Amino acid sequence: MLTFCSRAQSAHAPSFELVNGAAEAHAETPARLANMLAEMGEVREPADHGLAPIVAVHDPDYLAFLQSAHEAWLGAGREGDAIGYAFPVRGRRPLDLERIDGRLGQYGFDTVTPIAAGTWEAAYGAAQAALSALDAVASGALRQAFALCRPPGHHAGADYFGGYCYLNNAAIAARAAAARGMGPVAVLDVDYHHGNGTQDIFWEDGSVFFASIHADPRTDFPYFWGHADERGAGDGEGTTFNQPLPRGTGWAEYEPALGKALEAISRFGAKTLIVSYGADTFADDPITQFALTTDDMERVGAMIGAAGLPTVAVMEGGYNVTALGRNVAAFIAGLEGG
Ligand code: SP5
Ligand code: ZN
Repeated sequence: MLTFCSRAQSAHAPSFELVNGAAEAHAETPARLANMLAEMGEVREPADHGLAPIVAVHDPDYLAFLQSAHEAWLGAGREGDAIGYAFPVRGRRPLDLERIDGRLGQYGFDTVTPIAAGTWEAAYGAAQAALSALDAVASGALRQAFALCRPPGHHAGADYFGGYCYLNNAAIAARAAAARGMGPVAVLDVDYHHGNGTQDIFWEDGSVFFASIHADPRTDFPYFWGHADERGAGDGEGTTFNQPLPRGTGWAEYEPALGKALEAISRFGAKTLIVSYGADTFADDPITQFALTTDDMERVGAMIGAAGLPTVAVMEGGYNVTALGRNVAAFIAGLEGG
């Protein structure tokens, strides 16, 4: 499969995350990328599409913050990665805050998503990889392409970061596909975690369908989104489809859920499919609780491939670093064969 990845994506190397009351080694490491690259064939450097397709999804003030946050952190006399500690209850009025700590809370929603020295460059490179994968499919020359995005994107909203995500690569590709006349567009999210950022971005947008299969947010991150009754609003009423599944879910329960998501996408009449693929549904993932095998990853890919749609798959999570490349390769093999 034609695969894109930017050299800049390794520049993001957060040193720790604040989780469960402690500083732990960060799960979203450059080693993930190295392990995946080792299992891929030829991987191409993406073209630079500039900021315009990113601004089509993310607010300019948020992008300005992301680009300057680490410098502001150092300017405040700090060392290492920038992490906020105070967060507004959402819905409070917009404020023009001055200090980096307030601004980190204003744009972030957790303490596991540090902004490090190379974060902007890496996130920008990952978004470009998604856009180059879309180019390949848009030309009609190929039915499928893969963007080896890292950092991942599906937890990032129009004006916020979190869940290891800064720029929403899937949403950027989806909106660019719609702008190129490839709609109706559907985003299918099969990461273990709910794709809250993608959901928020298209919440009131009836032109992009969002379907997600994920761990029940009553027990799992991101907690505040992804519940079964969330269906979109306004023009987007009914174009968001959530299927939370319990911890311990294996293929027997996962397969019918994926079938339902694909049926909903077909009923919507999608002409282009963007897949947020996470390998963190793997049984031996260190931070999650589903029970899919490497062979199941191939089955997930095959079911999606059998939909027969022009498809761009972008990488999201997956934290078993030694099995990650094998799981991604299995998913891609399934997608190509399906
Ligand atoms: C894209 C994606 O899969 N983001 C997932 C973010 C979930 N983070 C919350 C759980 C943090 C657990 N961290 C364990 C650290 C081990 N050193
Ligand atoms: Zn995940």
